[in-house]
Amino acid sequence: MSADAPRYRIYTSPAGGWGAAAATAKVLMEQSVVTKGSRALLAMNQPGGFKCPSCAFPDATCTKKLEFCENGAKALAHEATKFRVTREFFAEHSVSELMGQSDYWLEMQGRLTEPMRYDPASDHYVPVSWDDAFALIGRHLHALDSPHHAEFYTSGRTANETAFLYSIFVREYGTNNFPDCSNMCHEPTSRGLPPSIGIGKGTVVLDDFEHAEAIFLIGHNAGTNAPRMMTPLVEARKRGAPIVAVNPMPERALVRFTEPQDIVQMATFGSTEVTSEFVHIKIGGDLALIKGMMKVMFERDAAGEAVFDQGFISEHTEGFAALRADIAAQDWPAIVAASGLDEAQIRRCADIYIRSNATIICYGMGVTQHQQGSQLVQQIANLLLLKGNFGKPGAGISPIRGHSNVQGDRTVGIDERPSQAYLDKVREVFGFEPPRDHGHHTVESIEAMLNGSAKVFIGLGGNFVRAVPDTDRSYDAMRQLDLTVGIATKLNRGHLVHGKDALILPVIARSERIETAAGEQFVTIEDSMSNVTASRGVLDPPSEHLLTETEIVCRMALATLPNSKIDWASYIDDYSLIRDKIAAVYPSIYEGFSERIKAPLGFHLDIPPRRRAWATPNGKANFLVLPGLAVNAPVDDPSMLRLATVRSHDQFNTTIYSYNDRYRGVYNDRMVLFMNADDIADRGLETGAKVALETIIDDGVVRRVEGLTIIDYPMSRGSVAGYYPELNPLLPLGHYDKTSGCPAAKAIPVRVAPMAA
Ligand SMILES: Nc1nc2c(c(=O)[nH]1)N[C@H]1C(S)=C(S)[C@@H](COP(=O)(O)OP(=O)(O)OC[C@H]3O[C@@H](n4cnc5c(=O)[nH]c(N)nc54)[C@H](O)[C@@H]3O)O[C@H]1N2
Ligand SMILES: Nc1nc2c(c(=O)[nH]1)N[C@H]1C(S)=C(S)[C@@H](COP(=O)(O)OP(=O)(O)OC[C@H]3O[C@@H](n4cnc5c(=O)[nH]c(N)nc54)[C@H](O)[C@@H]3O)O[C@H]1N2
Ligand SMILES: [Mo]
Repeated sequence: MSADAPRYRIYTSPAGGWGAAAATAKVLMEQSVVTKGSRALLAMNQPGGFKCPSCAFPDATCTKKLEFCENGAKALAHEATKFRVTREFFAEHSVSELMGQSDYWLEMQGRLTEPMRYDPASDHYVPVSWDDAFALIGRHLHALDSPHHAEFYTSGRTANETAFLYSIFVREYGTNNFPDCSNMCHEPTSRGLPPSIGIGKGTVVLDDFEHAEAIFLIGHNAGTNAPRMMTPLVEARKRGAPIVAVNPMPERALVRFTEPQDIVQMATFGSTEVTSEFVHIKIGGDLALIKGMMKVMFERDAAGEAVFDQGFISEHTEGFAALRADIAAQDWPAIVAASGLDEAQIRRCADIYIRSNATIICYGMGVTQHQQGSQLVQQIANLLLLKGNFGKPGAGISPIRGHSNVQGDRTVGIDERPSQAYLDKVREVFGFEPPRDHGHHTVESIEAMLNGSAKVFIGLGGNFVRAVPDTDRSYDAMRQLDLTVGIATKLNRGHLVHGKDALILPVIARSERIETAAGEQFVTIEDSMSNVTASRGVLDPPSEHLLTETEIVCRMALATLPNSKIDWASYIDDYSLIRDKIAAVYPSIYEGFSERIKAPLGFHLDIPPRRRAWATPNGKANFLVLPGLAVNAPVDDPSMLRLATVRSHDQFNTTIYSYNDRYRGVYNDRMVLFMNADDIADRGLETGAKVALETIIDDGVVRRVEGLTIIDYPMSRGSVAGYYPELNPLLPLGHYDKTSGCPAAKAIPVRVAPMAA
């Protein structure tokens, strides 16, 4: 086997541990930032330092130790990299030539250093001055017949201050077209939970993990995507709390984990068994599992056992009788078939849940990215409500958000369906009349590009074309636009799949110092548990030509809205003025923002269910019914497999750090298909075979990905997995949750096909 041939071997070591320590050192070396990177890591997630640019998991409130993980170190090393993309780089490579390079190669070229404009005559990006770049944006936005013909994307790394100003700029311009990464991620939480518990956010704080008597982890891969979460999980396990993991893939870190920050465990090569119960669910089988658990509860209640928190149910909820009727309508054979589990295991899960007086349920993309992801989230809330698991220590619902500030961006106005009360506040505080109609979410924005109504796309961070469904159609959509703008730290595919005019606007990153005429500035971030903290970069920006994201937003506004009522220039220098406006628009949660943010650990935004207060129309928490057991439309094809597109251990969304996925034992390859041995045998295939995958859908579009290598992997039957974004061409644009707009990226109906000759 040659050195770079793909290799698969089962990873038998515990996750974390020395493997993680070695990976941290390696990535700092690869990016040539051992000294600089190590120094920056000491300031990461510490008071006075900056927030990790990777995931949204909160930091421990005691600051006795380092608060970073292997994957946070990768994010930092790639941001602090010594490599640079310069004007000479763009002079050397045409856009067509760059299109032929991999996402990994593009990422490895390093940080962008100056603004660039696409030159169609030469097919190269050429330097442009900042003034000319903003003037171009202003001209294009002015030229549109309607402000609704522009799409304003946000990715969740953007800080509160920038996101807030951006939302005001776009609304003053006249549209609510705010496609954002949350639309592809935890939108089922943001839309599903408000009718249920009155707020579209999680209700637990980190301390609750110390008091939980049971923890359920549904459809989330913590060891890779929120590694700092392993600390509270390992601690809960050590004190004997049962942990139930529900996943079609037996993720390594859910099985055994060595805490890299536990000196004794590291020195003794010890590890902790993380889950006490691994539930090998079928893709999309979670609804049946949850209903099965509720069925056990109703059965035991009927037999006279006190399984429900009756006091809580009668005082705080509505809809109990309807839920009981729905659960009674599900029978065991159907529950077993839909979940792929045996009844005994569902009964064990129910028993763990019933015995626990305080339960936390955490969940991720394995729950949200289904056609009825929002309703599935509501069923999780139902299960918690039955035992009064809100508003008491150690209990609650805990969506594990993705991007470090994706929750914050939504809180401060990145919302395509804003409430009328919020819009009234904007009018009162800023003195203009904001648009009242709903705008586009991500899928709708692509539909608008495809039907020709959208003309301009501005991307505040992120890598839109690579993250969205239906890659080929989405590329076509972007290429029809008059202008595409990528506000970014790194070169990515989104800059190469561009409109007739195109700009790349490079920015100062999270870990870097922001110096303005008013002195050093900091930004703020809201984590997955609603803690708002300050983030102050410590490194020097990689080039003197970069601007802050905030300045870019203000100067877009100045170029676009000459008659604006807002003093945009003032916000470029003094971020406390922005925070004052946030406080004015959101007094109930952000009152006194500028003062409260001075606390070293920041402050917590009010989450009413923690007080057993319910901001729903009826003032109660509501049991909501989703009939049946399926969260995805049935597909009548016996060859069908459900495909989940997942992240490897060495990527951050569309950013590929390497071709390895250590915990799953995959090396030098991302074009793989994880498949159960019996599903492989049934098709007369064998591990190592190269195949194509085809989407099963009858909309007349052929969606195929060639050249996937089959890996015999302990997947649940009928469930296969492969990597995002490589498999996004298989995800149809219309295959999404209609309540939230979230693409069903974990439930693509596919069949295996022979490779094209
Ligand atoms: N290092 C790193 N950290 C990250 C990211 C990253 O790419 N890299 N991305 C960030 C972002 S934006 C997000 S949203 C989060 C994502 O974090 P996760 O939610 O962990 O994301 P995924 O890897 O997409 O998938 C999660 C898990 O869902 C399981 N799954 C698939 N289908 C089903 C199902 O039907 N039921 C159940 N129960 N499970 C299922 C998969 O096997 C996988 O283990 O992580 C954030 N943090
Ligand atoms: N099939 C499938 N598709 C998915 C998913 C899936 O599980 N399966 N997951 C979905 C999810 S959960 C999400 S959140 C989306 C992610 O979608 P996005 O958020 O759009 O994608 P990222 O890959 O996180 O964006 C990476 C780019 O952000 C830029 N960037 C990095 N840091 C900064 C910064 O500080 N400022 C600015 N301005 N730019 C910066 C860099 O240029 C980098 O190339 O993808 C979604 N798509
Ligand atoms: Mo995400």
